Amino acid sequence: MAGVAAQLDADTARDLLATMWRIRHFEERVAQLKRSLQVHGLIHLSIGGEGVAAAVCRQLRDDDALYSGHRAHGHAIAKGAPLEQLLAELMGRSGGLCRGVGGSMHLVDRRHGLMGATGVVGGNIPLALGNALAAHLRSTGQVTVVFFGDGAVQAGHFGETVNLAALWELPLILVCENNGFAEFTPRSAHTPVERVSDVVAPYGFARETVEGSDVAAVWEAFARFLKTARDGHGPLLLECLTYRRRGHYEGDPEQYRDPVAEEEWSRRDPLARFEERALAERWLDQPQVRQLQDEARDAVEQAVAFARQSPLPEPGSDHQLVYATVDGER
Ligand SMILES: Cc1ncc(C[n+]2csc(CCOP(=O)(O)OP(=O)(O)O)c2C)c(N)n1
Ligand SMILES: [Mg+2]
Repeated sequence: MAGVAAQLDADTARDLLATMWRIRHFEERVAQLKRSLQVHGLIHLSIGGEGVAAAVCRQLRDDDALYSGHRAHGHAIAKGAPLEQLLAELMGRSGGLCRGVGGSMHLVDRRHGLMGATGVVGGNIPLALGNALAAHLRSTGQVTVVFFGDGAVQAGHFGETVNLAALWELPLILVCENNGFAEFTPRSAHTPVERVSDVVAPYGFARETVEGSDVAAVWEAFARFLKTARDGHGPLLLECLTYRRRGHYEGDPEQYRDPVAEEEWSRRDPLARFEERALAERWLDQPQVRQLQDEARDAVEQAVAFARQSPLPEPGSDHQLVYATVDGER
């Protein structure tokens, strides 16, 4: 996104809300398509966490690098991946971002700086470190952002990455979406450290914990961090406290769900909260909000139409794409 405002204004608010509605409608549609077996593979939705994707990614340039994990749709959409190609990828069609052979957890869109999503929890973190080192050595001014969950922090290479990034002062922003769960395991059952931002305390770099459903708070904190990283200093860690409104994966029986927490978090929905703020600040009025919702819904339906008419990959073509997806210019 070019010409990003440090302070929220009407244009930024419109863009953030549009992005969040695109993610929400896209993922609700994906849930339906998964139930009717038109979307394939394991699907992890980010409904309830759209504000973090929007507030972080909309501040980045196309040439800033983004690494995502298994819950990647929102990040891809906010970074600029076309809905058509994204949905075609989830539906295994040749018009998909990775020609239909990657699926939900293997999204790449180099034109928009989406360097890859991965199903290997935490596997993206050292990859982002390598990219940040390359940017530093080449003095490109490029910032690298990596999204990961609270569960990924327990992977050994999180510690290795943080150590080297801090030692070499790399322009890397670590964004943890802490939803309090790793699959079905609450955070308190796998670590005594409540806040991820405290895990990196000894390294001495800037770290902050914000309420992920408060889009303005995420925007403001990330804007400060981005400026520091853009000036060539880093690393930095932003922890966003979120809640996933859906199961860990589509089809999860969700027997571990706490109905009290569910009710509390439904009141903290990032879309409802930000809409309320945008109306109160007079950044937008009610008809404009409705228009954004309608436009998002239409864009998703267009993506469905595109993906449905896109042919399946040619049988036997998959082995030709093992390296081409990474090095090619798609
Ligand atoms: C290396 C590795 N270990 C285990 C898994 C199985 N797994 C998939 S998602 C997940 C939980 C990840 O939790 P978190 O990082 O907090 O992300 P969230 O799903 O909460 O967004 C696990 C353990 C995996 N995919 N990769
Ligand atoms: Mg988690």
